[in-house]
Amino acid sequence: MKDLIKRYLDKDISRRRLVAGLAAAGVAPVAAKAMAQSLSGFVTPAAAATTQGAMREMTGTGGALFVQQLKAAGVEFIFFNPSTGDHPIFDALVDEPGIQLIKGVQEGAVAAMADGYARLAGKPGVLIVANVGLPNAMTQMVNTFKDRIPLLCAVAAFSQDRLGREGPQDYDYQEYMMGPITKWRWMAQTTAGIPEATRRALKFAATPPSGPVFLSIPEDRLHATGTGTIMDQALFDVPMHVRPDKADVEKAARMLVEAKTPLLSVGDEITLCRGEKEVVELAELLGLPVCGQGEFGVWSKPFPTRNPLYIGPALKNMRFPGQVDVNLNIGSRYAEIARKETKLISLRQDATSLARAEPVDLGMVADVRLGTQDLIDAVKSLATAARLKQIAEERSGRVRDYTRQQAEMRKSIIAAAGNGPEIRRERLAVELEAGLEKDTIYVTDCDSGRAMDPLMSFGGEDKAYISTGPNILGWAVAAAFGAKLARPDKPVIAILGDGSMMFGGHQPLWSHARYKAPVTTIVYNNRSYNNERNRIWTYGAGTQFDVGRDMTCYNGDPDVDFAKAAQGYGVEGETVKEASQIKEALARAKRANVEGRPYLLDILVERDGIGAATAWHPTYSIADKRTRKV
Ligand SMILES: Cc1ncc(C[n+]2csc(CCOP(=O)(O)OP(=O)(O)O)c2C)c(N)n1
Ligand SMILES: [Mg+2]
Repeated sequence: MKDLIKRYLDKDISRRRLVAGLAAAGVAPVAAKAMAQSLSGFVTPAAAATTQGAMREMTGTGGALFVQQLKAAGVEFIFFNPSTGDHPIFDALVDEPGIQLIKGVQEGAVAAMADGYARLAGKPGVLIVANVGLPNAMTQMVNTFKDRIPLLCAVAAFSQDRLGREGPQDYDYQEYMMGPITKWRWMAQTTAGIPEATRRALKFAATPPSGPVFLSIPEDRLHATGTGTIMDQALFDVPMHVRPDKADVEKAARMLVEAKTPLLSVGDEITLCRGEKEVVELAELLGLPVCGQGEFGVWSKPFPTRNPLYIGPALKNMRFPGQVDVNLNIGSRYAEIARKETKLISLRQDATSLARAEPVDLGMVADVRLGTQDLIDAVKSLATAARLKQIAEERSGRVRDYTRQQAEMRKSIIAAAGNGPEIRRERLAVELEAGLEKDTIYVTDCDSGRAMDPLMSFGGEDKAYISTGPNILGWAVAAAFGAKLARPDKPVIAILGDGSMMFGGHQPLWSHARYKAPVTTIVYNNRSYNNERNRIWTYGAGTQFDVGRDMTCYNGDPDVDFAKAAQGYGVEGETVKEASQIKEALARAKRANVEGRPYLLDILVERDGIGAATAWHPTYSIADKRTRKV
């Protein structure tokens, strides 16, 4: 079959003979025609140059075969940290100007840079790390896996003849170790087969629901020379432009039109399917209150937070709109919550996750953008425009009243925070709203990175919000680098707590400096795991609370100077100690970015919440324990 396609691309045979040949090889006639159709673009005279690259034999090292297949997949960047064994890949890159290497100095940073890139680029990030460094990458790849971000992680494994002998750096079954956090994992079996294994890996990564994949290539297969076939990755695309069942869509539309107190929940699959505009259109068409995108497990904000229909995060007991009779969930894993007297409709991209934990009355699997479009059409066909307008106005009137009250409340919260010298989250939120450009890509880690969220505006024409669902810290500074790489013409900031900064914020600064990434990193520095302590003391309210002792969360001893640390990595930085300094500091950061330089602001914010005043922490001095002063 491969030969047949090659001959067609080389114009040796006609399209009719290709279809006949495919049918003879057992391909169903409809599929054969579709294949011929998808290949036809490569044999038109205008695409003659592409024909060369669509499918070609190549002889080279395993490393060169790997690189050329990546190139045929449109890979522009490889994020890496090297090992001795993977040098054939980097040897091959010496003469390959089409792919830019991006070095990270710790594998967690490498993975999070590739992840941030993939979230913005909408195509797989590719990373290569040492097999011994793989566990470092795994931490961040849990974010990637849970959030369904396409990624290819490759390592050079031990040579075949050394595998499994418990060599000093060998551990058996790396692929198995990656099992629970990847969609697919594989060891390349031959040198000639490396391109095919790479294509398959990228196909699995990119096919919705997307996710990370793992490919190990034994050193000997990377070094050896083989002849393989490089193919355009587009020939393996599975677009998944899936539309929901028509009858289900009509049923859902009717339920939504007839509902008394409907609610629309939104989630990250809208971002993945680029369906933001359609979801706003549906909400406005039906006057639906919209909730979601603030709670645990969420990494983006697809619905504009300042749209008057947006009522905020989903809460257990929603004061507004009260008892919901029909809940439409578009694209959220966490909004599938069974409630008495609520009919739950869930439109989801990921069939494995739909109705996984909670019962769903009407489930629909689709590309959620296309599914929303179908819902819009179905709603419009159910009632006249005038009738729909009437329904929407009646519903949205109540929602608007509620969100107006919320806006007033936000204003009073800000006003009550006052204009004192200490830096409160409310004040920082105001300064960021005023100081950041409207189209900023706002990259955050929990908890402190999100502290200002409720007071700020995201989505639609406003700032784009990118975070992680599972909140594995140490992601944001690296991910912001990846975001800037994907969108060099957008302002990008990383915003995260002191705790998160120390989990993984320093190493990516090295890459910010080396690759001149004009990104501003903002450390919300309360010198503690402040929200952890608040949670422990509030929900736990156990012995630590009783005796007023914070056994685990105080970070202020030693009190890290993040600005100085940044300078050590070649990134300009400054410490902001008073609220009145924030505006100027943001302006300096912006100027540095405009001039092409990364910048860091270490903002000393107040610790808030219960137990915030205490700096008590368990101390211990090894120096004092010595009997010999060495
Ligand atoms: C890699 C990782 N380790 C541990 C945790 C558990 N954890 C959740 S929040 C938090 C503290 C974060 O501190 P900081 O970034 O300073 O934010 P703050 O709590 O002060 O708002 C920790 C340790 C985590 N989420 N990720
Ligand atoms: Mg903190």
